[in-house]
Amino acid sequence: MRAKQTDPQILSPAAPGFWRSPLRGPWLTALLGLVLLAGITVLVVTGLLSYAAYNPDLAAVNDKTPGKGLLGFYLFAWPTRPHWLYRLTQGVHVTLGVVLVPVLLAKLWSVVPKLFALPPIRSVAHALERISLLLLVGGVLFEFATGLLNVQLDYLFPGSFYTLHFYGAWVFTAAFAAHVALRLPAAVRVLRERGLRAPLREPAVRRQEPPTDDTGSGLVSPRPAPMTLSRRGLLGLVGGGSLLLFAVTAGQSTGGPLRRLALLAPHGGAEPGRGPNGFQINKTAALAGIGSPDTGDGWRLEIRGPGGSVRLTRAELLRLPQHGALLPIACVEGWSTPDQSWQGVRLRDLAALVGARERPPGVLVRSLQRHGSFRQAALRDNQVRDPRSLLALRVNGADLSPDHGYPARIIVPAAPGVLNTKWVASLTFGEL
Ligand code: HEM
Ligand SMILES: Nc1nc2c(c(=O)[nH]1)N[C@H]1C(S)=C(S)[C@@H](COP(=O)(O)O)O[C@H]1N2
Ligand SMILES: [Mo]
Repeated sequence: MRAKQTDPQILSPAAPGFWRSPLRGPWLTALLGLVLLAGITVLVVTGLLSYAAYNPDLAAVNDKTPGKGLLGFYLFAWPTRPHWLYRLTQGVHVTLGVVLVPVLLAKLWSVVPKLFALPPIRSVAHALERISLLLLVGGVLFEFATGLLNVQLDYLFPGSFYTLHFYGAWVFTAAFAAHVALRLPAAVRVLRERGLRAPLREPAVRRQEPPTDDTGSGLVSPRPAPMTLSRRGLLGLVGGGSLLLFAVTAGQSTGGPLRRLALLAPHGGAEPGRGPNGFQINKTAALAGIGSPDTGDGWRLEIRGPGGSVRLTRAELLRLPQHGALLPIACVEGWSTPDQSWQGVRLRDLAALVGARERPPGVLVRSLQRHGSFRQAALRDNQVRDPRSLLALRVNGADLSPDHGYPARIIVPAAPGVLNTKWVASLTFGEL
């Protein structure tokens, strides 16, 4: 007891002897690392696609990321087909992000002795490595924290997580790329040498002396504790955790029988109930401050364009040619609805009413809503031109419900839900 208390080998987390799990070692770290490499690469790509899908370069109203500057170098016109594109990319981003949490925690656990290693800095090269590790570990924790808060807290803090998550993604991605370049060769070598299965089948190490498989990694404990869990058991725990998270998350994007299991899905807004308007509601009319005085008989849609402006009642809109489109709502928070059958007036037909018949331009959409986020959104010309882009008046054969945007809302194929403005007050076609 006495010896233990005075032995720095045991007391300080910086001492190699402090960390005693016999499971740590280069093989485990390499395996978890490769799983994360695949998963995080998909997260980076789908995340950057999500940013492009906002049309952030189009008008100040869409983007809440001030001074993104060079970071927007890759932006492109987000396509309108396939119509489930954003439903897929953002469903993957959020579901995969949630599912990777146990893998990430296990990976961090597997390298924790290295994070505490002393002295913290031995040389300039070592200092650079430590800084890159700080950006890597800090960055990944930051991205997961802001991402999960974004999904769970929804719009409690409009805008803030979104901006932080975007800048954080670039910092993290740079550190991640450097880390992969430095460590991938060693990880591949360990897995090649030892195989994927053999280390799982090895009998539990019961000896209390240091194992012989350390390749100077500093991961293997010099004084391992007796084994309480096999490697197979640990990986089973991690995989089982991921599987469970998948089961309670994926349904918010896939629909079908999994939807009822989607316990982690945001339940904000209201219970959508049954019937034609019985699909997920993001922000209710009451929350948005929209009441019947605004949306009753006095409501007019204001349309402006290069050839002038017109004001139309809902009855007049219903007398224009009506078209249908089967499209989902796919929220940036990852949840989505199956395709709904929308009916209304094509955006390009409305553009034609105000002098933009040939090559209709983009449009700025404003809502009746006076406070909060998503009151307005800019759509690109390719979105206005798509024949399935509608000012929707009805859904699944019934009038829109107040919560889904009555008297009129936007619906655009393949776009993030946030661009589908509800309770539309005006459309301005032209320069954005
Ligand atoms: C290393 C990991 C990650 C990277 C590099 C990454 C990257 C990105 C990027 C670049 C965007 C677009 C910009 C933005 O909307 O802020 C984005 C959006 C988003 N990400 Fe991630 N992400 C990661 C992990 C996660 C995780 C773990 C979750 C949650 C499970 C998550 C949830 C979201 C959400 C909800 C959005 C949409 C935010 C919004 O538009 O309001 N992300 N991500
Ligand atoms: N005016 C207004 N339009 C809005 C929103 C909003 O808060 N206000 N939320 C947007 C978001 S983020 C989504 S995901 C969709 C959700 O549409 P739904 O509630 O009909 O499912 O509406 C979009 N249109
Ligand atoms: Mo959304």
